[in-house]
Amino acid sequence: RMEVLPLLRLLLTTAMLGLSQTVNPFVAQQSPPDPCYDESGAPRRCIPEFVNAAFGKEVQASSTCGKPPTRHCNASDPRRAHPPAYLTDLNTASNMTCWRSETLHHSPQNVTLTLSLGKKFEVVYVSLQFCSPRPESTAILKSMDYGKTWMPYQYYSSQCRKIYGKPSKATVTKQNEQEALCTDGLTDLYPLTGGLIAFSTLDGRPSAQDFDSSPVLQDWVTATDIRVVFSRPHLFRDLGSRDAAEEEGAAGPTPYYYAVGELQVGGRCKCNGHAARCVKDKEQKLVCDCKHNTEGPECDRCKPFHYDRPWQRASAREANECLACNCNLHARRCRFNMELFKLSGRKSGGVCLNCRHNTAGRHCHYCKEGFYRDLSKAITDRKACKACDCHPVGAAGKTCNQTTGQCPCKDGVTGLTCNRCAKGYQQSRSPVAPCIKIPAINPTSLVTSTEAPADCDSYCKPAKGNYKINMKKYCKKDYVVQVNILEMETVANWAKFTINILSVYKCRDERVKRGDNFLWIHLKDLSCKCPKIQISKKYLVMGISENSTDRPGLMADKNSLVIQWRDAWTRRLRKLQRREKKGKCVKP
Ligand SMILES: [Ca+2]
Repeated sequence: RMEVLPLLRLLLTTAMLGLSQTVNPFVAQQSPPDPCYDESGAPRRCIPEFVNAAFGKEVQASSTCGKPPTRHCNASDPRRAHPPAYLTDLNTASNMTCWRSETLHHSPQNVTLTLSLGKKFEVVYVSLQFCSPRPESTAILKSMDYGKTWMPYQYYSSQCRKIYGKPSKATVTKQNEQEALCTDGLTDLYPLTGGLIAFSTLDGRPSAQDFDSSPVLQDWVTATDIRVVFSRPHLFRDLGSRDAAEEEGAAGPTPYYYAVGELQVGGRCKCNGHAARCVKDKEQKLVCDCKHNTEGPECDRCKPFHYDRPWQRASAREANECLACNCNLHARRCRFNMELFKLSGRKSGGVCLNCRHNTAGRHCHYCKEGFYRDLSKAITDRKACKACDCHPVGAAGKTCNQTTGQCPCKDGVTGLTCNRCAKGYQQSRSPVAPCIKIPAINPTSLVTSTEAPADCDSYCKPAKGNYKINMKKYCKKDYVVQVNILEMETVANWAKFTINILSVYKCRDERVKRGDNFLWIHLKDLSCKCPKIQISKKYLVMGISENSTDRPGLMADKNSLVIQWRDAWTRRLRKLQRREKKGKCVKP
């Protein structure tokens, strides 16, 4: 039991040294390196120094002697007063100043000492040094909410079960680390003066070795107020005959009092690893000097705009500093979104609010509707987003592509702002269709102008002049039709002509019937003018069938016969048709 004393002396010394340092005004002026950051400026855990949190603080005592004055105590005479202030004053070894209760005549009669620490502390020990004999039963309580609610911290009694309903020998397991224990140690009557009660909050609690990762114990050591309740005194007349005293109970009034020379609460200002010291704020309230983008009396939340990940206590390994939202300098506020945080692999959950400078998005990282990205400027630039400049007539809307700035153009209109007609279109007076198709285009010249192969001469011989239509040619082909060319469009490398089949003179394929159909010619063939075709003209087309699902209709190539129609051919073609039906095409 006495081994505790040297330890406490050491702690006391530490506490005093620490305390004198915060009082010294010159230390602060020197601005020493910030312990919350390492040499490279990276955040690291920092904790306020270990202090006697009770030192100099006011203690409320439920009973104090000297009012009215007695032989030993006079509240109005400083030399003979024993006020509660003596519990937390600076003691010297030669002169121990003691608080003293009134002289009490009944037992049990609770006497309480209540100490408000002014903020949350992480308490390592609570100790009392007595000027009277130690009480027979004492309870230490703590509050975490500035005295609204209290919970037991530790009991001392020679009769734990009877006085506090607790076993006197109990061990703490991982399951009940927040449970107050009762011990019959430190309850002895002797020494009659100078006796000690010292409660170490973490002593014997399994997770104490791993305090960093034990929220239960972090909670257990946290206190804003400490209360000591002296429940029962030793009765001098019972010395050596305790059992008899129990039987008699409180029948015999034996005057007694409690006197304590020092109440200590050893611990650290609770700042969750985000402050190296506690300071007084404007209202003289003790608060943490928060770093790592945290704030609050215990650095228990993230500063505004630092909500990219949830607040966390710092550990020895990780500073867990609060991170600023990434808003590309376009927002001043943001909020945290847990879903996004989880989706990002627990990296980033900040969502910017009220993106300015015409930006939008979670990080204000793209341009809002009606604006597009000026790629010559960084996204963080105030002018990164330019207003869409869509032509009032040519564009189908005012909203351009947010990345490219391309406005939605009406049919036949082109350009970033839809300010000109597309190729093959010409300006009209209609605001509904400002550009209309140029009629009667010569597809051959169109194709030639866009694609001009140099090797046409070796590729094919353009059809020139008249063609003789004989039986031999007629028999070789799969189909022979008279068509009217209506219009043309290009599909990939093909010219797709819409045609009207006027007459069918031969067909091996049932698809070839009179009426609208398509005629496909490869652009390469067309550009070499084999065959040569013009819109709105009639042709005789003799070709080979090719089944293609991509290109339904007829197909003609450089080997097909495509000849401008002459009415004189009708009779001859009918003749060939009749001969074919008689089997003249089949060679024996
Ligand atoms: Ca004292």
